[in-house]
Amino acid sequence: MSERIEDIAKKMVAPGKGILAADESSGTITKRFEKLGITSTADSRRDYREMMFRAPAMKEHISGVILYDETIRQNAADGTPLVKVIQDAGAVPGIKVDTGAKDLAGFPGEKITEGLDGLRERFAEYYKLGARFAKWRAVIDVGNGLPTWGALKANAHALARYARLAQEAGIVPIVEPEVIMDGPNSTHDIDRCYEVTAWALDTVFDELFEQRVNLEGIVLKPNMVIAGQKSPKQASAQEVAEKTVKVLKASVPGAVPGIAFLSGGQSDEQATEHLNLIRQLGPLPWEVTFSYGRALQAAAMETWKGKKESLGAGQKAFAHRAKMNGLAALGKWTSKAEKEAA
Ligand code: 5MM
Repeated sequence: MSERIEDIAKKMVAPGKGILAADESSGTITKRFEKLGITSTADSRRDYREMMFRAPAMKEHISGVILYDETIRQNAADGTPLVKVIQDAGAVPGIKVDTGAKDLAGFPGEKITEGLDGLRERFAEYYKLGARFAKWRAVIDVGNGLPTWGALKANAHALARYARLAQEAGIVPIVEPEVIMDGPNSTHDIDRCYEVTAWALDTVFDELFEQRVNLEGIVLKPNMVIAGQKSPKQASAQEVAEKTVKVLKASVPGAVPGIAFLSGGQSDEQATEHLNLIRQLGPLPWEVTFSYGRALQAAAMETWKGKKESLGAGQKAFAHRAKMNGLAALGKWTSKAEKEAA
């Protein structure tokens, strides 16, 4: 019997565990590899991801893995499908289904996420391949009169259409409206981020309602409320946590089972500390955890650097970050734990 989406969503936000966002498109991972002098081929991308999926830390701290189309079809070096490696580690395999953020016609400087055409058929195939959740990311830039209502509404509508199609296929949609902190403008302060995040979340939940999305069968993946990277006015970690919780409490219905944050360009330790402080502001109406890409993988990739002999060290670096974030998701991270385990 197929699992209910409500139960899959709960599993994705199980206490002390979080989601590994390993869904970089080939272009993005190639850029990251090249910075470290790693040659990007289908095999090297597979080896890198297999290193993480086989790390013992997966069982303890990772509830789900977001894959890219290439990866969900790949086998490990010994021929085992990567999807099975993930399932054997007790995690849920997921798939990024958007086809990227493109320039929105008529809205200079703003993007629209594409990928709705043929999505029902793609979901049917991804389900057969083992995916039980999906991800779609909308990109919302701040600054110089941005975002506009037209762009915000178009992105929220697309997110809702995607989410409803996912649920129809028995797949939990991760709904990711990202107010970016590292865009071309990014000089905004934390209060402007708060305003835009509130506006974006309210618009997204209106659209989810209109498209008849079952809120108990989604996971929300929002940004934290944080100043832009180029802002001269950076907020304290406590302020980030407080404003993040405030906006989420005001805009996210309690029916949503869980919130899994993106890291968005924060340093590894910042992303962990912020999550920890957010958790400590409980009790909260939903589970909160991480769905980090960069902040969970950066150290592992840098340690591995494409070398076979560094696989074990890469897994250790990944285990460390996964453990620190697992502790943060319980509100039990300390900078002492960070140093001791390093
Ligand atoms: C892993 O990166 C994802 C984007 O990949 P492409 O730009 O190649 O499509 C991204 O959506 C990611 O899943 C989320 O933004 C979270 O990652 P961060 O690094 O912000 O935690």
